[in-house]
Amino acid sequence: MTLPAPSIVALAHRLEQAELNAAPISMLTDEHPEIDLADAYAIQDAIRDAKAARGANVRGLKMGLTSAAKIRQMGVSEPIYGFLNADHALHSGAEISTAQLIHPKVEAEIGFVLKHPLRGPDCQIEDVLAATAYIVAAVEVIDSRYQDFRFDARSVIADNTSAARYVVGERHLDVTSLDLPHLKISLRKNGIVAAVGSGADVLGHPAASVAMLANMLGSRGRYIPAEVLIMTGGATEAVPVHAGDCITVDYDGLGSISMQFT
Ligand code: 0L1
Ligand code: MG
Repeated sequence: MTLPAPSIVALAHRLEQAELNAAPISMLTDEHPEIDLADAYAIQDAIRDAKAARGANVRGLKMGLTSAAKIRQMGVSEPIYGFLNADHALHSGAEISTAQLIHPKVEAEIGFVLKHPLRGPDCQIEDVLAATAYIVAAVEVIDSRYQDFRFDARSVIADNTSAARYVVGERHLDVTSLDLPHLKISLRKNGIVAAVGSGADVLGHPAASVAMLANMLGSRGRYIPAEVLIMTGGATEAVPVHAGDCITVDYDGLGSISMQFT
């Protein structure tokens, strides 16, 4: 860690105000090039604590930068993680106001909910599948608080990995019936296919993303609790959306999710 505690709290406040006012800021490392990964996660934690103090509790966890292309592009050695707030959860068919967002994008994901906690190190795909209560189709709305979606890995970790909203579909309890790596996903914007992907686009297998999260948390003395939603990372590229756009995502064997941006 390089930053003193008051700076961590001040930078968390700056980022959260940017989110709440939908007013972008320049990336934190422009002003504080000394920020390291531990500082970045400490700023993210301070945002989570500030939200919890106002009654906006954590409902889940998310992995970001899980595609090989994004990892290369950002120059990171591993994916990153963040949290999902209960008051940002939406159901299929939701209307999402762009007035509360800066420059939203949508990406299709696969979500897991566990029946018992998972703790790293050495967590593997098989451990995740054995611990899974159900799987859901999910769409993440990401919205960087940084001008022009421009950031480096440390800045985006501090910004809670651009988490903004998430839309969740129906529960699928029969996990073993799903061929998750080969599960195809198609995202349409206003009826036209804008992005396609598959479960394998998430670290080769979306359960590998959950295992990696357990291992990353384990290295910080944390774990994945039971019954929280885990968003495993984009299986499609992130597609920009504007007021008036209708997004529909079809998942082989997991149904569909739609949302209308207003
Ligand atoms: O959920 C994600 O993969 C986003 C990670 C942060 C990078 C971005 O905003 O594109
Ligand atoms: Mg995501």
